[in-house]
Amino acid sequence: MPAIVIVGAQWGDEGKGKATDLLSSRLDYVVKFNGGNNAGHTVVIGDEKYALHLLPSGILTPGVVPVISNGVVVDIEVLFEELDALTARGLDVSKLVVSANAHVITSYHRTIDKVTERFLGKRQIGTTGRGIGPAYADKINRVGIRIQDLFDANILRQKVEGALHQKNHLLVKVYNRRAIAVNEVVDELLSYAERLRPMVADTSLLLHQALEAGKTVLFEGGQATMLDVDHGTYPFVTSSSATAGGAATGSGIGPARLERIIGIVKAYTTRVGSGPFPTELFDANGDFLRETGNEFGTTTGRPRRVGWYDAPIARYAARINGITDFVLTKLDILTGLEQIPVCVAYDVDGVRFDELPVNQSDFHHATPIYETFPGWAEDITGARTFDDLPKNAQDYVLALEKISGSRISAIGVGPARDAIVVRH
Ligand code: 2SA
Ligand code: GDP
Ligand code: MG
Repeated sequence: MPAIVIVGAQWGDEGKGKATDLLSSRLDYVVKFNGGNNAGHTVVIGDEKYALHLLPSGILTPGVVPVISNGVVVDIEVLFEELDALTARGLDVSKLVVSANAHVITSYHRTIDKVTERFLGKRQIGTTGRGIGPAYADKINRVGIRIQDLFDANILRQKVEGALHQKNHLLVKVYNRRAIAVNEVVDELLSYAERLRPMVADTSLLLHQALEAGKTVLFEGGQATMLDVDHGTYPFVTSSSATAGGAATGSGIGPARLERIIGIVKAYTTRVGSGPFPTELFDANGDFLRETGNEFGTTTGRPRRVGWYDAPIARYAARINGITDFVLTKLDILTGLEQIPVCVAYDVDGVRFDELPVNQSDFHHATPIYETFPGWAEDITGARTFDDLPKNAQDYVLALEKISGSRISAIGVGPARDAIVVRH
């Protein structure tokens, strides 16, 4: 199984970090292919808890080569801070490789992210404020700064000048902010060059050679299907390709290499930021799921919106990504609920939709059609085989499997590394 992709099947925070960590002992490379330090992956190893943002979760496993590939946007200051924090905790981070083609998040991207959100007011996206959208916008607009530009001061200066030309006009005239000085940005970026240089490589070539040599490579998706810039709930999305196809473009690996696509799906649903969310709960059940599931942003600490499991979303994710297996996470959080509703379809103005409506305004006012399953009271955190689960929990998993578009090959029953039931 040389190339595996892990993607979020909902709106993120499904437990991708833990799933990556779980597979890590069998991996040679773990590649982050999209997003940046907007991501927050929590991995619990024994008594230690790690919150990773820009670094691939594979960095926690000795022997694994962590790779930041071309599809990522890199805030270099954050990169160094994360590396230093892990080093201080005794981890070896020396194997990290960063693509020469990855784009850089600069101070002006962070500024523009924040002022744009403020300017949007009620229409704001609810971004993480890390400069992600503006950095990808510059990439597409062909005024981005790439990692390789840091190693040629003249080219860097020209590119920063080009990037700031229109932005300063916008900042001063529209947002009433001070102009950003080219020198300040160039000097800051150049100050990172020396430390960064040994980490930088042609990661497409590196991964190609690794796959040719029979190594196992895992592509770890940041964010999730419903936050994908093409396939998510646009414009309430992140600005990168968070679906399986993004693993190919975001790393320079041919799509036919990707053999197994693992979709991570939570036993209920959460979302951070604005945008439609048909099964969202505003009642005591919602508070229960948020508190019990500790549903607060790993990066920003924001309370996450919570709701019941949405099967049309899981089916959509299965289709868009070509999911070969699901890992169902956080089943333990449902323990204690008497009844567990699952959305099986939507009602939109009296019309039943079994699949996601293509029209975004239909999705905005879609009402879930629920099927309700009986809950269980037994603690399931010690379950390690499917038979260890109470009958109602087994039935819930089997029902989800039937309506979600792919098999469920593993079930998370707690945050710890070994709190998992593997079925296939
Ligand atoms: P951005 O900053 O431009 O990517 O924001 C655009 C939308 O994407 C959402 N987004 C996320 N949703 C869930 N989890 C994310 N990572 C962190 C976490 C988030 C946090 O693991 O908890 O700590 O708040 C993540 N990153 C981006 C974001 O909410 C916007 O809706
Ligand atoms: P990611 O962004 O998809 O990696 O997910 P996050 O790390 O943002 O959020 C998932 C949270 O759930 C983390 O705190 C994990 O430690 C935790 N987690 C993962 N799987 C399970 C599980 O099966 N049960 C419980 N209780 N927690 C889990
Ligand atoms: Mg997260």
